[in-house]
Amino acid sequence: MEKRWTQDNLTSLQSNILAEERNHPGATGEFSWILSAISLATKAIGNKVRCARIQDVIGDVGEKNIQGEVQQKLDVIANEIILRCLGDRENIGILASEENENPFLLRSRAEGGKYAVLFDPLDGSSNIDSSVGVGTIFSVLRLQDGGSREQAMLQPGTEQVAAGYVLYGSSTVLVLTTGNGVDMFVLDQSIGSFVLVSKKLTIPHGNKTYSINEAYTINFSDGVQQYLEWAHQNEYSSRYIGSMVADVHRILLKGGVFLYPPTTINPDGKLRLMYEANPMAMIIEQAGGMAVAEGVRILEIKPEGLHQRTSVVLGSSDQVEAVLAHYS
Ligand code: FDP
Repeated sequence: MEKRWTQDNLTSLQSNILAEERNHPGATGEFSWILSAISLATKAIGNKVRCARIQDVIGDVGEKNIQGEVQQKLDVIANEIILRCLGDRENIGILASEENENPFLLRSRAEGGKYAVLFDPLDGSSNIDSSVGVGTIFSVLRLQDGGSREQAMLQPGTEQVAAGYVLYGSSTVLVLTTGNGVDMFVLDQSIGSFVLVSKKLTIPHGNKTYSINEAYTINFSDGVQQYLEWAHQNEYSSRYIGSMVADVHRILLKGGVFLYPPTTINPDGKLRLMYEANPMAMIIEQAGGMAVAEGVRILEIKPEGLHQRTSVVLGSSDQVEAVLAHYS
């Protein structure tokens, strides 16, 4: 090969997906069309996040979402951006947001609506005011024939065809799985593209770090309390950002375990199965880790409602097993 004059990373999200599709003879390219909309939306959201206090995007809007949580302006802005960017992609039949009670039914299967995209537009939004990392989480399902369209979405996480998140942190990072390992991209602001920085990420083992809101300890089950006591006696360290995307991203890269167990206020757990737990569980499993809820594999939970909550224990398999060893 001739001498190269540039060392720039030029493998974009788009070119990586197209290359992967070439390995699947039946691929139609439709899927890359969805991911390009997600890429566009998250660049626009990231731009708004980075304009906090410069533009009027901070503070709450004085209304509660379907989860009963006070909506932040950036929650509403991020939701709107995703709905606008994904809404006109012809192969998306349904868009479902953690922020909206009902999903948006865009196209029937007969009209070409093959996929449902579920998303948490801005996770960790209670951290926005203090410039702590927040993120967007997404999950893609193939819509099944028959039944109501909402019913068609109530599939276990094992059926996800893709899942990912974008972390708006010190850099903007996109982590994606299409069921064939986990790839990581970083937004190169200078060219406006997510470029591939790691392929087939594997979650490290042996990191004695847990991530949990320990202030709720007296509300946790005996098993979780015993685990925490055991961890205190065994030289564990604690890291809790309070933004699931940021906490999970750290664990994906460095290992450890993230827990959000049932509490008195949230007896079923706080996190949403379809919008948060399932996509994160798919990523963690694809990277060689484990994701469970009260001893059950999260991806096998049969959802009963779109906004269903679940408890979560996920991370390196050795660290998840150390937690499970304390459940009776
Ligand atoms: P937030 O309420 O700030 O949006 O599910 C939302 C979430 O953040 C997660 O990102 C985070 O892990 C968790 O809730 C934090 O909950 P606690 O404040 O109860 O620890």
